[in-house]
Amino acid sequence: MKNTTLLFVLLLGISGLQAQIYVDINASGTNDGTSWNDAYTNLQDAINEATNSPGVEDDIFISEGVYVPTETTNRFFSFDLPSDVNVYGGFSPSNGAIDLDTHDYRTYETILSGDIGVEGDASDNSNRVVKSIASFNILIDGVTIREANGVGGIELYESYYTIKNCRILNNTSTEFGGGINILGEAKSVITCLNSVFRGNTGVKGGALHLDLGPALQNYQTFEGCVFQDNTATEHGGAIYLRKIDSDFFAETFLDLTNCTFTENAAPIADFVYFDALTDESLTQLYLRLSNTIVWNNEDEGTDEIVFVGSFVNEYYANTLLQGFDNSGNGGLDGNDAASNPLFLDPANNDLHVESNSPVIDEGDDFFIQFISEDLDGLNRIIDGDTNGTERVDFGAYEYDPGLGLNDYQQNEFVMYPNPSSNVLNIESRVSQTLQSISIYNVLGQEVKFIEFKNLNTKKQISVADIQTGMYLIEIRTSESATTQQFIKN
Ligand SMILES: [Ca+2]
Ligand SMILES: [Ca+2]
Ligand SMILES: [Ca+2]
Ligand SMILES: [Ca+2]
Repeated sequence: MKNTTLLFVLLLGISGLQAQIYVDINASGTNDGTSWNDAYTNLQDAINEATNSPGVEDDIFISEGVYVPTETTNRFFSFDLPSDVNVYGGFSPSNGAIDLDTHDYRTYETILSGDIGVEGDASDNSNRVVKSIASFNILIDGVTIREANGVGGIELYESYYTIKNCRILNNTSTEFGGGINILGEAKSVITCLNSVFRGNTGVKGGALHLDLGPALQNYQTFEGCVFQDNTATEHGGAIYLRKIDSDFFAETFLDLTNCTFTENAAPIADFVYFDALTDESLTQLYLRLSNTIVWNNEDEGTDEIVFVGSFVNEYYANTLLQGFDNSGNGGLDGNDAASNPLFLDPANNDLHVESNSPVIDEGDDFFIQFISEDLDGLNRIIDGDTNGTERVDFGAYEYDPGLGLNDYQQNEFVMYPNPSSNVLNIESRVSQTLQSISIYNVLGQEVKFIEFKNLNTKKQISVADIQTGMYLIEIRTSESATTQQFIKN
């Protein structure tokens, strides 16, 4: 009894501390994980520390860089995450991106890579990069997971994950799904927000393989995600979901909201393959699409969805699904060529839509549960057709006439993140060298001027020193000058 009390007091004491563990592949201090200076250089050390502190919620902060599960050639090693851990990427201690307010996964990419052994040779890569077994309350935020070969990028057994701001890229599975695998007919739950699945290859599920078991009710949620160029060699170019028979009343929901699916491919079902193993009236499966675009997958609307079993239920609200007419449910007629969402530049992975896209302001804000930003980190609900009413679009990106994505295309500049509190990246898309920029406030006063000495097509500037608010940024090159709106937050 006394020991139990002591343990409780100890745990209370520990959880009262900031359970923050730092990882920086370039750290040179004492490497005990206590600060950026003394950060672990090896992510496994941080995971071990989190594993050895049960009951304490640990935050693991990982600097930009590439982290592999092992320095050996053992393909069975992975980053095995325990319960109660938050893994954050996108930090850069040398650039001042040191906490959750300043981390920026778009600029400072934290990559968990399965490319062990011979670099660039996938045949000797880690079977999976991240794994959890019977683990709960896990968050991965702002991390890229790539180059697994064998099982797939992430493998979960009876685990509860939230994944946000992540990029799941170029993972391969020779048995299941390329990107994320929920395996073992177990009660796993995944909530995945504002993330990208691209270039993954699997057998059943190019991006996702969900093998779910008995659970009274479970929701597998994907909101604000892009699924592009994923391939399955058998079923489900993007998603494969299998639900085993159940002896009791059970409902499984696959909710896809504000997602964009394109260029996914499989011999059977380019978009999603839904398998309710046998007909069991007490087990119901639900596929619910809202504010979502499914367009230009392999067979262009003729091989999108395959259901096996009778007790599957479909709901399509405010959705563009190629080959299906959803105009009666607030959606678009996916048989009509005029419903083409007009992606800006899909060949270069740019799935923003053009200013005359039919998906602008066609969504229903009601369906958004978790996200307040789109995949760019910009406002999720914007009046895109300038009729005075703010309304969400279909797909993972919100069209903003104020920021003029088409202007970006015409002017050939991109600026991100926007809004930003710390740094702003400016990039020329046509290789014009940047000469200078001026930042003007709403009164037209110049608050900042930077002349670039080293002329380059890509620059990062600090905006930490200007007040919050709306600004105009004039970008000058030797050939042109253009003005963009910018919000400092
Ligand atoms: Ca390799
Ligand atoms: Ca196909
Ligand atoms: Ca809108
Ligand atoms: Ca509107």
